[in-house]
Amino acid sequence: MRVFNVAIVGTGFMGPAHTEGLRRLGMNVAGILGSSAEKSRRAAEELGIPRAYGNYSELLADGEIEAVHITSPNRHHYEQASAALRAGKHVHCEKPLAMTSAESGALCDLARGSGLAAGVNYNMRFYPLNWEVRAMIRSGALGRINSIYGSYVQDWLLYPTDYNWRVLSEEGGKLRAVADIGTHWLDLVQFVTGLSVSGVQADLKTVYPTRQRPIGEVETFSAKVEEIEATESIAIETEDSGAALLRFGDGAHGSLWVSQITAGRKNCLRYEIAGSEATVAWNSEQPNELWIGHRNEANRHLLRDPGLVSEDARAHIGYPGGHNEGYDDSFKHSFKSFYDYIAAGDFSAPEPFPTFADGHNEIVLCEAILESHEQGRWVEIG
Ligand code: SOE
Repeated sequence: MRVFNVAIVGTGFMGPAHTEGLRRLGMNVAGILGSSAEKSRRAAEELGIPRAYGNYSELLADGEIEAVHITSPNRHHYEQASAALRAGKHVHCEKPLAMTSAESGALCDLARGSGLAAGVNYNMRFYPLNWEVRAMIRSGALGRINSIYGSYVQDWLLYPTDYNWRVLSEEGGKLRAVADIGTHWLDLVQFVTGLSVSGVQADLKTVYPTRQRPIGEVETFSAKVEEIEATESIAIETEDSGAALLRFGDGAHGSLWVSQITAGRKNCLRYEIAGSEATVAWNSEQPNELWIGHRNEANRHLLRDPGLVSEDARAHIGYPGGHNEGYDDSFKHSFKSFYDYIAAGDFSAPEPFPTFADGHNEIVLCEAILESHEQGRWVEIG
C-alpha cells in the first residue's frame, strides 16, 4: 500500500483509535492537534507522533500532510473539514459530519469536483459480515425486503453522574443518541439493503434533564473507571433514548430504538432484515456471527471465515476464521478503503467508503427525526 502522511485532529476517544487503525495499515501518522498546544504535546508524546501542532493553521500549513482525520467534537467538523479541503488535503471525518444539513450540504458542494477524497467514518459498514449481508441482498437471497428493524444501545451514560461533551447540544448538536449512534444504524441498514429511508415518526426522551458535570474533562466511556471528585449541575436538552418508525423507499418498513442508558449493553448495534425468502440478523457485540433464518429449511449460523463468504466480504477480512476481528479492525478496513481509493487516483470512480454525501443524508434524517418528535407526526424525507 502507498504510505500517506496523515494528521489527526482530536485527542479524545477517537484520535488514538484513528491513529492505531492508520498505523496498522502502515500509514505515517505525522502530526496531531488537540484542543490546546499542551494537549497536542501530551497526545503526541503518548502516541509517539512526531509533530504536535499549536493550532489548526499550523497543521494545514504543513506541506507534508496529505490527509486530515477529524475526530474533534462535532461542532468543529464543518469549519475544520472545509478548511482542510480548501488547503488541498483529503479529509476523513468522524460522524456526524456537521451540526446541520446546511453545513453538511455545503461540505458536499466543496468536496464535489475538488479532486480530493472526503469520507465519513461510518466504520460499522466495515465489519465483513455486513458486506456479506449486502452481497446476499444484492443476489436476491433474501427476496423482497419486507422489514428492517433493530437498535443501537449502550450504557455509558446510564447515571445522571455520567458526563461527556456529547451530552451538550452546543458541542454535539441538538440530537445525541440518534446522531451519535442511531446514524450508524441508519447508515448501515441503508448500505446493506440499498434502500433509503423515506419517512420517519419519532419519539425521543431526555431521561435525565440534569446531569452532574465533573469540574475538568471526562473522556467518552471513561466515567466508568475514573474517580470523579467535584461536579456541577447542568441542564441537558439532548435525548438519552428514543424510537423511530421508519418507511423505506420501496415499501419496506421498520423501526429503530436507540439508547445510551441501557444497563449491560456496552456498545450493541443489532439489526434484523426480513425478506420474502429469508431473514438475516447481526449483532455488533458478536460481529463474527451471522444468523440466517429460513421457513422451510434449518436456519444457518455463518461464522466469519474468508473461505465461506462472498468476494466482497472477503476483501474486508484480515484474519482466518476463528481469529476474531472486531471494532479496531473495522477502523482499519474503513481507512483501507479510503486510502486504496486515493492511491488508485481515479476520482471519477464511485467511492467504496461512506462519503460526505452519505454523512449529509444522515444529518437530513436526524433533522427529520427531530422535527417528527417535536411535531408528533410523520415527516417525509426530501
Ligand atoms: C460513543 O457513543 C461512541 O464512541 C460513538 O461516538 C461511536 O461512533 C461508536 O462507535 C461508539 O460509541
